[in-house]
Amino acid sequence: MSGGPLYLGFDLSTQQLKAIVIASDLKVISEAKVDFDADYATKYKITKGVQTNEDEGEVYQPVAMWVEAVDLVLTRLKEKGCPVERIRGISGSGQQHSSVYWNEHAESALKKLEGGKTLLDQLSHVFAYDFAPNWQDHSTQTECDHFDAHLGSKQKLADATGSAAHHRFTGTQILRMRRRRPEVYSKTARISLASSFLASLFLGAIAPIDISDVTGMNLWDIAGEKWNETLLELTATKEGVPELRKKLGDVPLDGGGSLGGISSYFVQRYGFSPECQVAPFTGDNPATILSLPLRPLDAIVSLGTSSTFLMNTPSYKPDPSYHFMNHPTTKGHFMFMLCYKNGGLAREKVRDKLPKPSGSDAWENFNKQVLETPPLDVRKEGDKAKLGLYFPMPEIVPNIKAGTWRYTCSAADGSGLAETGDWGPDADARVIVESQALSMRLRSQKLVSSPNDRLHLPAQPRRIYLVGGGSLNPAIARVVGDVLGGADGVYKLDVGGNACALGGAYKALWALERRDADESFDDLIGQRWREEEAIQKVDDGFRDGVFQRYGKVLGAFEEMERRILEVAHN
Ligand code: XUL
Repeated sequence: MSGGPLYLGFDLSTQQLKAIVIASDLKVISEAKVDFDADYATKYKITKGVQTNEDEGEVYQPVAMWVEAVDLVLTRLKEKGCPVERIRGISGSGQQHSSVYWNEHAESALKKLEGGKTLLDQLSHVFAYDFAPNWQDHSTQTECDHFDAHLGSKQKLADATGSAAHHRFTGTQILRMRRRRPEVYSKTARISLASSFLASLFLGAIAPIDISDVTGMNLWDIAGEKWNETLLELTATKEGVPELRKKLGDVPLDGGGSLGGISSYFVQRYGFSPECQVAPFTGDNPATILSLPLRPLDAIVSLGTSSTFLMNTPSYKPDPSYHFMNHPTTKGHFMFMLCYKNGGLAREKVRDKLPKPSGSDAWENFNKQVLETPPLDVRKEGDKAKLGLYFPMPEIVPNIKAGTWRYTCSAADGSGLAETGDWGPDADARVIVESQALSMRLRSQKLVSSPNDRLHLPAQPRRIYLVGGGSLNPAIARVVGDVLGGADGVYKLDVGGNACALGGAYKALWALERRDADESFDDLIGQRWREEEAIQKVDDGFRDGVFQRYGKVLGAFEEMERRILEVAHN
């Protein structure tokens, strides 16, 4: 055998199963994917990866499809010539919150998998339920109401578990499963998340739930580092708690190390080394923050159809409108996450009200307006600052109905906030981008501080990394820098659309190569990361004077949201 050790990362998302193989120096060696619609649309009757039952708001995926996809993605990896025998460690990610219900046959079937048959041939009888509820499921409003009330308030639930109740969070899904399909619940021997489900196949045993992904369930007591007894009682009834504890299993507090060696199935069928270890798999958002050495105070802003703001932080300041999750590798740190529904689509709607550009760049006029409009559209002394909310879809951060609102206030101190009429699409272009960034600044302001080496600067993120479609747009990068700052600048992070799988592969490397439990992910990966290959500086970030102007209206922005919430609560 020649060459050094390799590490394999997976990502089991809604639409694909991706695999990526890296070397110890982080170089990508091989990649493969299964696209659920392209490969299985007819067989599993799915569209965009899922089946739906609109009457009940259910969105779910056939577990058999996931099982089958594992064999297919490995076959493709082999076909591409990947030297799988050199793989020393496997980890990966799964869409957060999704759950798999195993029956009593699962553990023994996983243990005796034989390389001569497919996984599906040997595992089709091990599920108590043929489907995994998807993160887009919204069938659990009643259960959410019960979760939000159970500890006294949404805030108390967020304090305990990192988040208020959300339809997709697994605790509410399990409670609904027990009420709506009691026969499934009672046949269930173990419950996995998508991440621990995938790890289980490789381990040949049910893998424990991961320490970061467990915080997407509304069931884990973050401070106490244990299951929340009161919420287990809500989910299972008081008498049912011991049984539910068995179904959920124990959660190791360390996101690193090995869960055990790879199942002999993969050794026999694909030629993996029996030495290959399986490290804990995590959620896709936690894996995204592992696709680079994201330092404390660094933020990732994902600008897709929706927007996500992720930050690595040692502070824990939960609130019902956002999420704190355990950091996947660093004990005592958290992943702070804002998940907006409105993002790229909302910006497109404003763009389409502007005259159509003559050239091929659909964003030409929009960007021109954004760059030519001064911050808050304050052109001269005494002009009012413009603020707006643009939600073509009902928003969750904050919980506001669909609609558009425009306000003005004093640019000097935010006073005199008042609703106003339409000021036209020219101003909207800058105001919508500012509004999206102001919302992120408002909610992350208590988590940031001045950079250690520049204590004279105002509190702000260190670096801001942009990902997703909107990251290609220089005008958006400029406004993100103006509003959010970024003491070390704004960067475009390009890891080839595979951030979660890559984060999984980096996690496997760290989990197995770390010197001891104290060698942090950032340090180990940071030493090997060739940042010039992955990132590009797209904006200076912090601009003295400009950043402070947004600070003066942040209170008014919050007040505007509060007033709109009063009349347009979802
Ligand atoms: C996060 C969430 C989604 C899924 C996507 O809370 O539900 O981002 O993780 O796969």
